[in-house]
Amino acid sequence: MSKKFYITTPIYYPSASPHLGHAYCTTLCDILARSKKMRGYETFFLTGLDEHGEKIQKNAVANGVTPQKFVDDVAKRFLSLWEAMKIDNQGFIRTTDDYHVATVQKIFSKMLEKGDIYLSTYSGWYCVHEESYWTETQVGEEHLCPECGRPVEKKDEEAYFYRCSKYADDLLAFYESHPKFITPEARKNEMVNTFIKPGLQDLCVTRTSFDWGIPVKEAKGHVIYVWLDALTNYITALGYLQNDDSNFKKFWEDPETEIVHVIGADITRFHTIYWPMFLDSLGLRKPDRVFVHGLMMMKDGKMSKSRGNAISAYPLIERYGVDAVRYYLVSEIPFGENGVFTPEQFVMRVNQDLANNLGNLLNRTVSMIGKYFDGNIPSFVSNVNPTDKELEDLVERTVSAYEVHQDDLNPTQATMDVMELVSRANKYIEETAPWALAKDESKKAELESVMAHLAHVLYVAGELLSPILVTKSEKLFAQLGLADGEANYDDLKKFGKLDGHKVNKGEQLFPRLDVEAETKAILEMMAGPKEKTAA
Ligand code: ME8
Repeated sequence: MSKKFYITTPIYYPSASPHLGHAYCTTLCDILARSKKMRGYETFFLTGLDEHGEKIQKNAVANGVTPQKFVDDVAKRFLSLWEAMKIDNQGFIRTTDDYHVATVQKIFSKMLEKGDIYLSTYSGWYCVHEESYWTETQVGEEHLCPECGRPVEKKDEEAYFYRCSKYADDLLAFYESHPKFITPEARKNEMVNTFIKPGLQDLCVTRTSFDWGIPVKEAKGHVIYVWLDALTNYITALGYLQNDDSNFKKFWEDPETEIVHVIGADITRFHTIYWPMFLDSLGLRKPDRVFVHGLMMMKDGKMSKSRGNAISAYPLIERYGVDAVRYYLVSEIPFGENGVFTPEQFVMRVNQDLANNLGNLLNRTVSMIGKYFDGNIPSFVSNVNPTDKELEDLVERTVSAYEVHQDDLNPTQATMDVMELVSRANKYIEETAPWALAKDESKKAELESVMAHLAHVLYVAGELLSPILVTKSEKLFAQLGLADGEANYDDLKKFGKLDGHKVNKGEQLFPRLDVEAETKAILEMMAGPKEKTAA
């Protein structure tokens, strides 16, 4: 039975066009999913949109359209971005989809029947932007939202509540027995100390003050709280409580499936406190990991739709190609940390890693095999040159470490290791000086070995980077004379795989960028048009 992997992004609010921050999270998940798939896992990658709630309704009004029309328009923009980014997702859920709406209503009824949800009155401080109620202490004397700093409003409403108190102890015990459930570790401590230990208040799970949400079947005028609606997407998208629930059985219920939610820090509380409780209530297993990634910032702070300082991925893709953008996103910011987008760093990454390191190794290798062996990759022999064995060991170590890092949700380190291997191979060229070997017929064996080693390193790098370089890895393989689909993850440690292949000199994978001109071009993209939102 093959191993299984289920990975999700947050479902984004379609309140305005997606920016590079959304592309960041979705691309990193795509890379993780593709790398598992490459290693033989059966994979389901889900992303989607969180389309209900007061904020969306207000944005629609500000734009003079119905909420449905508003989200339909924005959804198209998300879908085209995922297409442009070459996102290979198996599911795309919109919370206005009929199956989701019907299932959330069933989930609500189940929780109500079980007594986990009860009717009462809510009186509290509400932040429209965060869609959250806060306590007197949390909003302080100034009555500001502790999350976003905006003014909050006092609200009273008849509402249904979720009995959090019932599950709080179980949750702490679950954290203890599953130390990797929330990572990075600091996030877990924050949840425990700031929210759970001081005492969890029951969560208000319905609203009556607006109607853009899933109606509560049991009570007219109530809509289900956007977070109860949104979090359950992770199971409704798999067919939970629906006629065809084969994906749910395979990717959720099967204990062999690894379930990973990737989220930004701002929504940790919902995913690590409320979501596990909702699952408890439904008698379902919890995810294995909630991984909190960092934010892509701009020099003036967090990139966000409402701040209007967001850069879109499109112009970058148009000018530099999707592979360069995907590579930048995975390599520039260690997954789990915050990072700042700057044009200078973007250009530097592409130049140093892709043009000078990888591209250069490919050019030199293919040219030399062309020149010295008429394009035929010589048969692989070990231990001819002093550092042959070292390079082979590094190939093996890189493949093994790649798996460890990917499994540990550290695609940045996995990528850096591959680049180290490529650098080592460039250095191996300097050490072995093939141009000198070529002048001496008695050194033919050495020259053959150098070329065979270089070709193999390129094969390994091409395959390990293929979840990132989704179009260029094929071009790299073609230059090594591999047919479509001939590259195979299981062969990476099989030295000699390329014996007898004939290289094809192709165009440069990544042309070197002019730093000054391209920095200027990206700055111009960043000054692009801003959108109108109510937030
Ligand atoms: O919170 N850098 O939706 P949202 C990196 N609908 N990632 C960023 C980012 C940035 N500057 N800005 C946003 C919601 N993100 C809810 C989620 S899930 C059941 C419901 C990413 O549109 C990051 O992953 O505000 C963050 O958690 C997510 O987008 C929030 O998107």
